[in-house]
Amino acid sequence: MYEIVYFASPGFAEVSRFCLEISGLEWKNTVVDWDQYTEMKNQGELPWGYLPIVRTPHGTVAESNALLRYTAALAGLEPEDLYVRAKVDELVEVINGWREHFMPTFSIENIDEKISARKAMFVEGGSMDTALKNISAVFERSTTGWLANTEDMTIADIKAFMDTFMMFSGQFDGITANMLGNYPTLLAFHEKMSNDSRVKKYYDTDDEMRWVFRPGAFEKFGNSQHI
Ligand SMILES: N[C@@H](CCC(=O)N[C@@H](CS)C(=O)NCC(=O)O)C(=O)O
Repeated sequence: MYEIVYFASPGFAEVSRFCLEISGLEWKNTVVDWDQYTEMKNQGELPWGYLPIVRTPHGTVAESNALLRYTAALAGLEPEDLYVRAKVDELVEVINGWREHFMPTFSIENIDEKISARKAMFVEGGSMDTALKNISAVFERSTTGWLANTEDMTIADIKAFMDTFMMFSGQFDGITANMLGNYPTLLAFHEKMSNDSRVKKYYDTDDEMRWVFRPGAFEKFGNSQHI
């Protein structure tokens, strides 16, 4: 039995929740609130003081990217070829690096300043605009439509899908879904990924927090070309 413990939002746990789901193994999704998190931390249940964690038959693992690789291996998603696996990991790390652009904006208390700082990241040449265009270029070079040019989905695709579209859910002041109109390749990837049978099945719910992962979520914001 595997158990992921995290807050209700997709946040840093969604990629691993999805991997466990498609692994076919028995797993539990434990959602905690801030008080429960604090209690777990005070009880010394969190190796590094943060969530998410995954509880396994062998012990607890922390750090979201460690969870991602572990759960992906359980799901049989990790490429056997070590070079391909390294390229997949490279892409995962690049996408993880987007957090560095965002983090400083969380501590801006004035809401107008926070919104301006976030919008500035998405204007032409801004840090996130550049990041999204760079990742778009990798998709455009792929002959299979998957980020690492693999035959099937890898954790690079899962991470790209979830980290990209979660940004546009409306939960981050200043970042709006219409901004995606500037990234047609990413909209095409959304169409491919959200219609993948494994993804579609997982999000076939009425969970309002996860509308961004469903087919057609961003249809009105641009013309995606099939990839
Ligand atoms: N490097 C860690 C960071 C985890 C992290 O920052 N978790 C946040 C939730 S998204 C947390 O536990 N926050 C509680 C706190 O800041 O006290 C990872 O990737 O898992």
